[in-house]
Amino acid sequence: MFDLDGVLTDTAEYHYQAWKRIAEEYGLFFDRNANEQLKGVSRRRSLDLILEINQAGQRFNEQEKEQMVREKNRIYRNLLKNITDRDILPGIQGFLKEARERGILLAVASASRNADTVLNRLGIKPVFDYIADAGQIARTKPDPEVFLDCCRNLGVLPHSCIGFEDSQAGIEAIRAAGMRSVGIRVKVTTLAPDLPYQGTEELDVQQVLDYFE
Ligand code: G16
Ligand code: MG
Repeated sequence: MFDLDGVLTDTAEYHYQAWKRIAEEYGLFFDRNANEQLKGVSRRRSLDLILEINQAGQRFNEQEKEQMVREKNRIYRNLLKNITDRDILPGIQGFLKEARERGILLAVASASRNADTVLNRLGIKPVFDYIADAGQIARTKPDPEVFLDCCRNLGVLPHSCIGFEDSQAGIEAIRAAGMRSVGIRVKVTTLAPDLPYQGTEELDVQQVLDYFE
């Protein structure tokens, strides 16, 4: 089960550009360092974090916050038009192909409501047996819900699954689901991945299977 942003592709830069435009428009501070905290976090939670950093939670009412989130998504979706299969992270295509040839089920467990659009633009949607719909997931990572949703829909038990994640919240979610975790350049603050890699180009199907055997 694969996280999208940071594992299959890197949309973090586009999320950053979209939030930066919103921050400028509303007179809020936002930089790349702050953007790190938004990785793997839902859209609305991202806004709340930006407001927290600015101690501006009270400055906007609910309607304004919804407007900001809507605007951010419009800008982000416009930027997504730039994405092509060249944006698939190195090694991923070969890794997915080999896993599939070995009969391993593949799923996407992303917090993004735009996951379908991104996967279509990358051209890798057909590779997956199931793509979780973030719009149907009530609790985001570090809650295990999205991973358990994948298990249910694939008809498999969590202990026979491996999750691939780049965020700390994602690694916690995988552990809470009772699955094994592979980390891609995770900035560990609480829980280390079972099997850490420094980049997607290092991924090797046989190595991952041997490790969790
Ligand atoms: C991704 C990004 C997050 C983003 C979230 C929601 O998570 O890492 O920064 O806030 O999706 O995206 P959207 O606004 O498209 O619904 P993931 O789980 O793919 O790493
Ligand atoms: Mg991620």
